[in-house]
Amino acid sequence: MLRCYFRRILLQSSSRDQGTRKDLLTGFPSALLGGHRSASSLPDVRERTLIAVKPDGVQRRLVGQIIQRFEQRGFKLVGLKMLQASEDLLSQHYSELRAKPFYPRLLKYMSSGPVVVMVWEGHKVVQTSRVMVGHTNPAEASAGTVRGDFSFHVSRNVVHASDSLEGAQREIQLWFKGKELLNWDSCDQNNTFAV
Ligand code: DAT
Ligand code: MG
Repeated sequence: MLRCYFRRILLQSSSRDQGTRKDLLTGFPSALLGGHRSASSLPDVRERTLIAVKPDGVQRRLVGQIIQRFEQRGFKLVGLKMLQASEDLLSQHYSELRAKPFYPRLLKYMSSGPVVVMVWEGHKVVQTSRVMVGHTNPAEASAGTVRGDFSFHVSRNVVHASDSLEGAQREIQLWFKGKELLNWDSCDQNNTFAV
């Protein structure tokens, strides 16, 4: 009931100007407005992270298995697309690694073929997905992780996962437009968490 009420407000406000929308939402606890506030103020279960299947993962037909792992863990897919990333986009994505010796090779490789980029949502999804993805160097990644199960060399480690809440917010904004992310209620949510 409460959820329907908020959705009605958000739908009504989407056709109005930003100022009016802000007025409508003023006074409501930000915890009830997940998906419409910055990541830092999202309620716990609306935490989001960016996961990308890299060109090696796409070439090796691993997209389905990687999506399945996140689905079966109970996380919710709220954004998904396939694209061939430009070096410009990748240089922003990997800006912290600019000084590393492998950086030029990394950019060349990451732009060499299609990637599948996703946004997943759920309780502690940033931390949990890093565990699911495994150590950066597959030689040190545990069996049962994506990198530990599907790769053996750091230059071809199959998948990307944001490493912090701030990083996730930055990367999601870099790869996705707001309207490409969907807020939807999953019918199993009473069975994946309780508040
Ligand atoms: P992660 O992808 O686990 O967040 P990172 O952000 O340190 O790791 O590095 C980004 C990617 O750069 C990584 O997934 C693979 C590549 N990379 C990292 N270290 C490397 C190295 N020593 N040689 C080649 N590629 C490397
Ligand atoms: Mg990283």
